[in-house]
Amino acid sequence: MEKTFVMIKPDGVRKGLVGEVIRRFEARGLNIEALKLIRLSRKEAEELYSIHRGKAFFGELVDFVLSGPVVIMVLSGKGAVNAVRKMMGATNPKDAEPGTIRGDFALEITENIVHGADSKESAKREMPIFFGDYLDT
Ligand code: 3AN
Repeated sequence: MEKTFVMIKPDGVRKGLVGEVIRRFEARGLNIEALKLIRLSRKEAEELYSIHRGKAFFGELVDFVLSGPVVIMVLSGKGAVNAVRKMMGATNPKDAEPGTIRGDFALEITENIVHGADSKESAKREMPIFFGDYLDT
């Protein structure tokens, strides 16, 4: 079964959307393999977003994900990576279709509620940052 890494960002937690976001994933048939509410360390945040290091928005993005608790999870299911990406909607919520998480709950690119690994390779890199050897990725 394919696994993917998902994080409900601080804005999602602040807006009380943890249950709603998880409900959508469960209703779709994805399985929750691991789940935690945590505050990221700066090191974890920088590692998660390492592909964006050097970009203009990197500092703002890292500061934002450190601004409050987040919910991190590993979801599994057939085609889980792609299923989650489609359910999240476009990176910039102003382009996200209604019915997607960002299309229904966000308007700002930084504050876009949810992160999901963008490929199987990204999922394999991101899961161990937070769940260590707990999962045999
Ligand atoms: P996604 O979250 O859809 O995988 P990425 O990985 O390209 O998108 O970007 C990671 C995060 O960085 C986004 N969720 C968004 O919060 C932020 N981001 C991406 N592009 C920009 C941008 N041009 N300006 C500000 N923030 C951005």
